[in-house]
Amino acid sequence: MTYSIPKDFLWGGAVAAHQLEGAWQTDGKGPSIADVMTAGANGVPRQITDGVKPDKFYPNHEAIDFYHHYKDDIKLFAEMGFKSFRTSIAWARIFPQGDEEQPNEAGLKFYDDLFAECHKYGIEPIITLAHFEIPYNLVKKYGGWRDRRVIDFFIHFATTVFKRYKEQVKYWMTFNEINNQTDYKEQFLMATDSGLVLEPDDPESEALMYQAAHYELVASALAVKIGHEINPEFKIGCMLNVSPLYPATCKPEDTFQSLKAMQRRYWFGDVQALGHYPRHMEAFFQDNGLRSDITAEDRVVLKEGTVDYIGFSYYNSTTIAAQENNPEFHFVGPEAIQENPYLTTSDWGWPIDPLGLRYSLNWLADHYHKPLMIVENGLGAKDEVTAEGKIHDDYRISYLKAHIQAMKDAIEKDGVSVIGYTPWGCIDLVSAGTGQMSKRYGFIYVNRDDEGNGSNKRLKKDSFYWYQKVIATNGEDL
Ligand code: P53
Repeated sequence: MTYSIPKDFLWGGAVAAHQLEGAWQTDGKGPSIADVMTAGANGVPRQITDGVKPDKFYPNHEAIDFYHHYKDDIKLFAEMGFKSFRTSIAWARIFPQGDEEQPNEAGLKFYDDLFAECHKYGIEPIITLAHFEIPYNLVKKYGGWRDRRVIDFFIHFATTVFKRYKEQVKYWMTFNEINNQTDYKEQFLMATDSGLVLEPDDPESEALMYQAAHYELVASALAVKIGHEINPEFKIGCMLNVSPLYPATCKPEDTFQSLKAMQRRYWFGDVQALGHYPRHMEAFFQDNGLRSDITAEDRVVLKEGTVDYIGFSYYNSTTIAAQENNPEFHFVGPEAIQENPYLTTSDWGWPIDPLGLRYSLNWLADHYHKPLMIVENGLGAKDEVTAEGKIHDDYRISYLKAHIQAMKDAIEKDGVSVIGYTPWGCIDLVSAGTGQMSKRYGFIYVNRDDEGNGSNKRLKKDSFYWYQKVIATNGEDL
């Protein structure tokens, strides 16, 4: 056992189909929930419209047109030395309506070609099955994941792609940031995670969230089981959004609130990694009359389908305080969030906390005793292109440098097992939260603005050369 970054470490980058592919109706693709989301702005939420409206702008429809640029883009990833590339399969390319029997061959073919292109350069694809892109028909016809039948549709999709890409893809994840919906009053998070389109004050939203999440967890566990039958070499992970919740002060109530909030936000990981609901959740359901449809068969499936590794995103920590009107320390939303005076923030108000990544790695290792993969991390920032076509993104380099150092500390000093690091939006793409292009994460700049204008030309930022060096030295030279 060595306490250093492994030789075969999966350095790479991460994206999601709906945020970069574009070509939303090409080769038979059906619309997904992402295709009915308008562009928001910093602090302005995206709207979810009832179908596609002709007078609205939907940034994901064209995105950065990766669908037609993927060969050149993967060549650039290879030039940076990527060992891995995390993307998702757009469910609605394979099953345009979500509930049909026969898959769309043209959609399957696109991913054959994409994965072949990765392997040409020795890049290992890491594939998310559901990344905020449930077919829109499943939202309209079944109400999204509130309906148990969606498990079958998802499993049909998962089985189809597991079989098709059995030889091309080894690393999979089931549901992206499955725990975002903890914030059940946030329309966007409910829609993206579960295809639940609700009014913010819907009195049923909490119950619906627990029901939808349960069906997703069952679907996730079934997918793990089936995937391992199709290819025992598959490594199938979960994917959690990890933002450790710090207490605002050492007041016992704040500290206890932060602990309860951690339980409420991360129990999804317990189910996926350990195979059962933690007792605190069972007690919470009972205490609050939340009676989901959870069968004895479901519980067996959950036990049999535990994940091989823990994939997670880390952008920031969150600091919260106890609320006087909440004596039982139930889940608290944005109202409980406090400014952390020890941290600076990004232009979008996200705290910057590299030590929080080391904290998260330790916490996950302690809870789940499974290998960890950091499948998203990064800084969304505005970039300027100089007259010479350069992008001097030293702010991004310093964010990533500090976070990679924190990961190294966790590996070397804390003995945490980490198998990969795929920073988010390795090429600029459409922001999930805001729909903006100007919230950029990439090593590669894409000429496109928030209104959808631009040449789509790609440019290498300073961080491109920096990350190339990081990978070449296996993280030695930051
Ligand atoms: P954007 C909310 C909170 C944390 C991460 O986010 C989130 C979200 C949803 O916006 O999403 C993840 O683009 C997600 C990616 C997303 C990325 O973080 O809002 O897995 O799809 O783009 C960054 O800046």
